Order: sequence, then structure tokens, then C-alpha cells
Amino acid sequence: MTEVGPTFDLLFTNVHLATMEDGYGELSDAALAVKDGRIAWLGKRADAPAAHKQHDCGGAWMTPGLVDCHTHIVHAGNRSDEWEARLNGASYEDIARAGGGIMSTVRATRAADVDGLLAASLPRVRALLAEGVTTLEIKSGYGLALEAEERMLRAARRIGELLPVRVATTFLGAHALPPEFAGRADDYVSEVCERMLPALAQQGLVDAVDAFCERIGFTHQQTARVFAAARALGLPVKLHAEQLSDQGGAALVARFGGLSADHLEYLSPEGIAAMAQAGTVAVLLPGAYYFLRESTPPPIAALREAGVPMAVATDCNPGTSPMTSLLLALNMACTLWRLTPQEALLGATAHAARALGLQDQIGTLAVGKRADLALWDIARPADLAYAIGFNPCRAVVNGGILRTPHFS
Ligand code: DI6
Ligand code: FE
Repeated sequence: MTEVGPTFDLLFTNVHLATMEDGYGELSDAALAVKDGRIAWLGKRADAPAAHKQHDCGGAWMTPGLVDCHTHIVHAGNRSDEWEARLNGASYEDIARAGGGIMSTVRATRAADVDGLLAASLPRVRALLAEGVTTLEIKSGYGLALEAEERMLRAARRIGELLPVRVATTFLGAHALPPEFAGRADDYVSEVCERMLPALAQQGLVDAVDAFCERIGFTHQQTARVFAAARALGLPVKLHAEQLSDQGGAALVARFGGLSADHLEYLSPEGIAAMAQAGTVAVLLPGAYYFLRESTPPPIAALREAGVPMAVATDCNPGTSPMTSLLLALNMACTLWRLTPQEALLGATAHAARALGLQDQIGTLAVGKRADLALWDIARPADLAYAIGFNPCRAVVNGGILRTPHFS
């Protein structure tokens, strides 16, 4: 008779699960087994199968690894000086005249090589990972020229090689108008569509395409040109929409079958209906709302009513959301906008995965999904949105590999 060994590689036991499959999807006194980097079994601890190795979680809670689905985390430079000057009475105009604002980040980012971008960005990424983030979206958009955008996207990919995190890249060439194209926005959009995007996509650096559709960004029509170019290359689209004014951006990105519309403070009922119909995720970014001291919240109740999935992300960027805590973003979404803690946690797991088009691979605890997991010392899932500035992450699992406690 041949001895048959255990089927599973690793069994997490003595754990409470929040699968995020149906609301929290709570399963207490549970276990979860991993094989070949994927979730292979989950259920009651008493029914747990044998595995080659066991990890006693000591009664911790386990969620899917968190997903930060909207960041500009790769950039060089620092704008705390401008922020301090503003708080000391300087106006935006003073700062702009002194060459500040987004263009100061563009100058610093253009001046940096890939290693310089990495040196500036890795500490920020590590802060996110320490809070249980296992998937991270990173946008370009501070290069605004082919080579500089390429360096940003290469740095983003490199982060996924250097650290235990899955990185999804987004090309945001249409973020701002570079000075070389002053007064020639349509020409810059042509450069984005005809030269930058095809070259970067060909190098495999682009997982999705984004734009900033706003009075101070790009028009509805220019954004539509960027989207048409992306779709022609088979790339999914998403959009910075309705952050400062209603430009009909959400309906536009929905028309292109977009993964997500992000920000949405000035979202109209028509935009909501279009998103609901297209299955476009609403990515909420409370850090920018807070940091800009905005007062018009996104239409949360109407989004909820329409059944639009809501995600929550940091928007980590030096101008409007210098934030490297996804847990704080969850708290802000609840305190500022009245999301429920369950909606907030869905927003950093299942719905954030959907905003990246990765819902079949990550975002919930389900058999067949990647074993990207986070273990927490909490009493119940709502604790993740409840605390302000407290990190209860005990360990993280990436593709079945356990890392504990605060990896580098
Ligand atoms: N919306 C924002 O809030 C940021 N970009 C965008 O499209 C601002 C970026 C910055 O100021 O550096
Ligand atoms: Fe953003």
C-alpha cells in the first residue's frame, strides 16, 4: 500500500476569516489551506485537512490582503515646503509663480533616474505593506514625456520585484499639460495617444490607462481620444472624474467599459446610472478630500442605492494626498462620508480588486484565488476601519509565503 502524503502545502489554523465574499463573510474558528500559492481549502477548523506545514494563528483574524487601487506613489521631490508656506499665508498664486505645485513634482521626477525614483518611493511603499497591502496600483503622470514616464513605470514594476507586493501599473500621461506644450493641449494628447502610449504598452509597462478629466486637466473630448487609443491597444481604462467639477467623466469612462471612475465628489445622477450599467467601480479617495479641506462629499447614498461597487484608496501623491495608510483611508471614508465599516473593508479588498480588473485572482478568500492574505490582531473586522493611526497587522501572506511581522 502506498503512503499518500497531505495534499496541501500550508494550513492556517486557529483563525477567524473575513472572506469578503458576501459582506464580511465571517467564519469563526476556521482554517485555510494553501497549495501552490493559491487558496485550496477553507472552512471550520474542526474539518481542516492535513498539510505539510501548519501555522497556528493564535485566534487572529484573516482577511484578503488589502488592495490599494489608486496611488501616485512613485515620484521624486517633496512639497511639504509649499504646504507649510500656504499655512503661513502664501497663496496658490505665489506658489505657482515660484514654480510650485504639480510642476515641481514633474521637475523632480524628470531629474531622477529609476534608482532615484525607487529610493524616494520604497519607504512609502513599505509603510503601506506594513498595513497588510498585498496589491498596489501605481500611476505614472509626473514625467509627462516618453522617457520620464517610462522611468516611472519601470520603477513601479521594479517595486513589485523588490518587495512582496503585486503591482498594477497605470499610464497617466494625460495628468497635466507639460510646459513644452503650453497652449497646445491637443498636440500633447496626440503625443500621448500616438507616441507615448503605444511605446510604453509595447514594452509591457501598462496594465491600464487613466486621465485627469477636469477644467484644470483635460477636456471630455481629449479624454475620449486617450480612451480610444487605449482600447485600440486592448488596454482597460479608468478616470480621475468629477473631483472638482462635473465634466461628465464618469459617464464617459463607463461608455468605454472602464474599470473605475475615481474621486467623484461632483458625480451626477446620470454618471451614477452609467457606472451602474457598465459595472464601473467608484473609487473613493478621502485623503484628497481631507487634505484639500473639500466640503462636497461624493454621493455615497446614491451610489449605494444604484448598486455601484465602491472602493477606497489612498491616492498617495505629494500634492493632494500625502497618505501612506490605507487603514486611515478606511477610517476617513467612514467618518467623513458615512460608509459602513463593512463597505470600507470591501472597498480595500473585493471592490478594489475589481477596480483593477483582478477580481478573479484576488480580493476575497475563496478557493482558487491567490493566497494573498493579511492576519490581524483585532476583535472584529470593523476594527480595521475604527482605529486611527493604529496598525494591528500581525503578518502578511503573499502567494502562500508567510511574512512576519514587518518585512522589508
Ligand atoms: N488629482 C489630484 O488630486 C492629483 N492628481 C490628480 O489628477 C494632484 C497631483 C499633484 O498635485 O501632484
Ligand atoms: Fe489620483
